[in-house]
Amino acid sequence: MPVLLGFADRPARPDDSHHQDPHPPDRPGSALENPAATAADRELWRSARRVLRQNRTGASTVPSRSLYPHQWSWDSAFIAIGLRHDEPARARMELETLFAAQWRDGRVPHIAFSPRVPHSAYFPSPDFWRSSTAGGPAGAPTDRQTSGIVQPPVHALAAWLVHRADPTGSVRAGFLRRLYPRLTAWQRYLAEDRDLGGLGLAAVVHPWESGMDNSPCWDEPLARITPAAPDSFRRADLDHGTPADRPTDEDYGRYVALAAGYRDRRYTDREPHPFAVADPGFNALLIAAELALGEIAIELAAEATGERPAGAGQPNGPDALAATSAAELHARAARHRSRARRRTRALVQRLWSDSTGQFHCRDLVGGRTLATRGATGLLPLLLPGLPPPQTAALLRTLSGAHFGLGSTTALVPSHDLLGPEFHRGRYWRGPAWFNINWLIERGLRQHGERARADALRGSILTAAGASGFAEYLDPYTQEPHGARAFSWTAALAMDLLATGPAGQAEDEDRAAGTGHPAEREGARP
Ligand code: 9WN
Repeated sequence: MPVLLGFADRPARPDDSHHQDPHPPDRPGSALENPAATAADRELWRSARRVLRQNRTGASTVPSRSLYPHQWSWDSAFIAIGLRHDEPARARMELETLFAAQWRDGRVPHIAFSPRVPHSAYFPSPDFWRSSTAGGPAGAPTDRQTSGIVQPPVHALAAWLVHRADPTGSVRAGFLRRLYPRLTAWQRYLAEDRDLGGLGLAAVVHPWESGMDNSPCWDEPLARITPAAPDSFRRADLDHGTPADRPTDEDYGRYVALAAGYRDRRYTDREPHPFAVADPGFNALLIAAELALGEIAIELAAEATGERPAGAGQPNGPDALAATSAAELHARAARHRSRARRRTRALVQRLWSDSTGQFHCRDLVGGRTLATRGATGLLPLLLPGLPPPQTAALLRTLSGAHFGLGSTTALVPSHDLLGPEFHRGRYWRGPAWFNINWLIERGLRQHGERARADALRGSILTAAGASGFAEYLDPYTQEPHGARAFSWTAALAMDLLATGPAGQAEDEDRAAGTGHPAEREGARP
């Protein structure tokens, strides 16, 4: 049987031959094409694309020129999702550049460092992570510097959506053929090496891996970590961010201690982790990725049988799929779907709470489910195969007193409004974030809640424009916080503008797993 996972010894470099044209022309009419768009929408679109172009550095896009001057993993997935409507070739490049930093064990590091940026611009910098030496046993690249932890796996979904935006260009570029083996290696790493509790769920081993760095969900498991001495590191985030909005020095010391410990264990997942949490949002995205991989496998099977145009050119670089038959790709698609069903069952069995009507994190070191109610526990709404009782309860929770959507808030806050730890301005402890709201909007639409999805879409767009594409907002007043001209805020606004309200262009494509009839059925657990 042909081996599919044998991706080239070393992932491609951003300047490899398939990246021949670093500045491809825009698609004709890359101005907003949605016929329902208003003049204000067009203005917002133009401002958003300006943000993405300003934040572009070579083959990828930084989240923020000031605060985050390198390439971040889940940021790039969200960026590609927006960029696909405007510059699909750049969207493909965004993802491929990130995957060029993939490690041989399959992990995609949460930061791919730019060699042009001085170490003092962001902490922890490459000399802290030491990926090319400490990451040797795990197969870190030696030709570039990365972090050693990960972020939520939004990439397969992003790759699928990017492909759908420009299938001809994508096939011609060999985009999915090249990326699929890397995406499956990434999926394998999380599903197997990170199933630290044997629950059929992936664990995060550092709060930053959840993408929701300072969420109160981490307070209890983080409390057992001894913070690194304050004089052993220098925070760079305080040079740009408002200290009252950023994590405390004590929490930062714990982040540093955890990351340094992982590095000193040479980034192995075979030794016990002092912090290991099964996070529902992370796992929901892992399941969405599995569904997207199913879609991609079916698409590649269609290409293999000639049902899709093979494209004018041949994919550049090693083609790990060359010997893979359409039948084998269909079999792979079926396996992706069945894994998605299995993991959805595990998610419900292990992390669901009937009494709160949402999912909760499970502390795998302490062996306890955490009572804290974070927005992460709402993200499984994204899943087409979520059973009806959980779906109905999540929809109630979303608009209930704890998150207040549609009553006390117009955007979903990152944390329980009634929780003692709630803070309207502090990082991930209450403010509303655009990527979380985009995911919830998608979930609402996925489950047929069109009116609520449309309302949320409207709120996201209004807030994105009014805040100057802020990083996050006070959930009550929508006062902007953090960086401005933040890339994923701009990109996700572009995505919502391009896909339009309910019933418009890509509605059927709003959740990975609904594109192919077989998938629609297969998504049900
Ligand atoms: C650490 C880049 C990243 C986002 C995260 C957000 C923040 C970094 C930080 O910025 O995290 O990864 O320094 O606080 O929490 O979600 O990906 O935008």
